Amino acid sequence: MLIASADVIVTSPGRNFVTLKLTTSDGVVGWGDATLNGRELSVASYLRDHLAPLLLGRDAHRIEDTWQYLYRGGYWRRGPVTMAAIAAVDTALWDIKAKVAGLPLYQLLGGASRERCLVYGHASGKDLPELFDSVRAHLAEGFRAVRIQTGVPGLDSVYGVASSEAAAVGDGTRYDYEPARRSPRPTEESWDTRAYLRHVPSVFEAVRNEFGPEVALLHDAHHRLTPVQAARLGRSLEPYDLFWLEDVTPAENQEALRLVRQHTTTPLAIGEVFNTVWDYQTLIREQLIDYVRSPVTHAGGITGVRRILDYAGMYQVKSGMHGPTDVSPIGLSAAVHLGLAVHNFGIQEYMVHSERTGEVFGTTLDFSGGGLRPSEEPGLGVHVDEELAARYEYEPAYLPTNRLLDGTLHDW
Ligand code: CS2
Ligand code: MG
Repeated sequence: MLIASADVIVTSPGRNFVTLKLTTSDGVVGWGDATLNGRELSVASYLRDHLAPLLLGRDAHRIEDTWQYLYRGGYWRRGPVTMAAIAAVDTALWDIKAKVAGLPLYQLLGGASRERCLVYGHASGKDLPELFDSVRAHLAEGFRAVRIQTGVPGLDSVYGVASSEAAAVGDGTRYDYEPARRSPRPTEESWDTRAYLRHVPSVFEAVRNEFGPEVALLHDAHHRLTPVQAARLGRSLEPYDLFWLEDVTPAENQEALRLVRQHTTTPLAIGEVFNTVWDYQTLIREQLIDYVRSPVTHAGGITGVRRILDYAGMYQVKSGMHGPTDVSPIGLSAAVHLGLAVHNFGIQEYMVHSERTGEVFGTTLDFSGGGLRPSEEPGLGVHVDEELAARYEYEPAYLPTNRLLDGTLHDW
């Protein structure tokens, strides 16, 4: 069974997505997600101009050899663009193999290790009343874990909080929060770490008082703190028993987490911007984190992320795969199939795509009991409306940049 065609689809139903469609000589189609928020065209070109010609005529069943061929054969290794492109090829080949086997993908990965994958949603609000409404809406929808993000007094807009009611969806308690705004240049936000550190503990105290001790609460510091500030935040949140505190400090310097770990028992999640196991080597080996965040879409596909999770499992580190709306429903479905099968599953991010996105990318995931489960349909269980996809042209969109109040550029 050979790869007969490799088509790259860039579509923008509400936000930009990059999708790879592989079709075999027998007519079997496999889908892969290669969406890299704000750099979509780089991955589309990597796939279309450099990988697609190499795939034609290859045996579609040789997934591992193709992964190694694209990883080692490209000479230039690692990085978000390369590993997103390889991820799309890998995911599409696994989709094909499972379809040919007549099995849902998770069955080829060892079968189910649990009934469903616990998920967390994005509760947010510029103030406590708005945040509480959002938490209530998520709990009413059946979420048992929610991420808590709010505004910070004195700052106009903050990561993770829909900046305007225009982003409100449905009854206004859910926001289609898309950080990559459509514009030829990134928007700019401002940041005040001291105001943030003063404010966040009071938010979690209020949420715990309002919603009790049971609901799993998560928070994303989004790479903005120094190690000692991260240590202070982790310690200040210990009374509120977080499920995890995410991206507390930029972790290219993996050793920075040693200082944080010494000062707090708040569980730590890192790695949505990491794309190979090498990015985690110290973090995992020294147990400096509790969850790895790389999604199938950004870390070399099923093959790449399963390798990371196997290494993490040796050190009791679990999965916490990134699942924002800028990972497509194809990437989410692949993550849920992998998450159902691996032993060291932790939690799956489930930001919930917009209806428009769902019209282009149909999935067969079931959300109930606070978790997601794939269907028994062979393969990934995803369906792409190519005709509808073609109607949504790419629009330039960039993630914001961020500056401290004195104008210094800071992590967004
Ligand atoms: C965030 C992401 O979901 C998360 O944890 O860090 O929403 C992130 O901001 C976006 O994926 C960036 O494109
Ligand atoms: Mg994050």
